[in-house]
Amino acid sequence: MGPSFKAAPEPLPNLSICDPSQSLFCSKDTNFLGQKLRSSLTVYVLLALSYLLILILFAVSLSRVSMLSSQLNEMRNELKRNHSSNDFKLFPCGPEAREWEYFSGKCYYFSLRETSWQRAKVLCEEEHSRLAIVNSHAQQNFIMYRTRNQRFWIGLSDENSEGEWKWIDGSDSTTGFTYWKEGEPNNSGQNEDCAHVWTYGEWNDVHCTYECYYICEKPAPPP
Ligand code: MAN
Ligand code: CA
Repeated sequence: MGPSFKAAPEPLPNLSICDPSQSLFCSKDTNFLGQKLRSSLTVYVLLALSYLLILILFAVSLSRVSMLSSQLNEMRNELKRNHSSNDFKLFPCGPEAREWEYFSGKCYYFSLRETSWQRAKVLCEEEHSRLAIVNSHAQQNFIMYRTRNQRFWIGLSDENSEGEWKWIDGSDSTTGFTYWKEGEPNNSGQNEDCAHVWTYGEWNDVHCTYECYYICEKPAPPP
């Protein structure tokens, strides 16, 4: 028997997918780096996915919020509409003009200050109204009840032509409704050209510089 020849042990197969004989950059270290990179990539992908999910959720909630807020706005407007129509039922002359009182399609203001007829005329005009014209029993009753025997100017005078009583809109009073106190108009002292309501709401002529309360009227605003 010759010297026994022991076959050299087979080299262990290279288990690494990285073959150092094939690549300069292949080593145990780079293999580790590759694995690390792959796991980091997974983390990045997962992160990107979560960002995307967050973005989608954000967009969805944003659209829900804007939908809800527009519904809320609609409800608020509806409430406002209901309120304002209720306000108009309670205050037909307008909720912002509660000192004006409604009667039969018109709004009346009974002043709290006394002044001359001319000044009263201007003050009514400044409020887009005019001194009251009384041409029906119903209107006279309303005014009479409200003035409670106090003197209030109405829009009636004969300052242009003595004895020709005209309403402030130019209409003739002598042919229409009148409510003069008995014995009036008497042009006492030859100087009484302006009319006011007095006790029981009856009319009297006095001098126009006399100072008393006044009544303005204007059409009621559309509901
Ligand atoms: C006062 C004035 C007059 C009125 C008489 C009535 O003098 O108010 O306008 O006619 O009273 O007695
Ligand atoms: Ca008089």
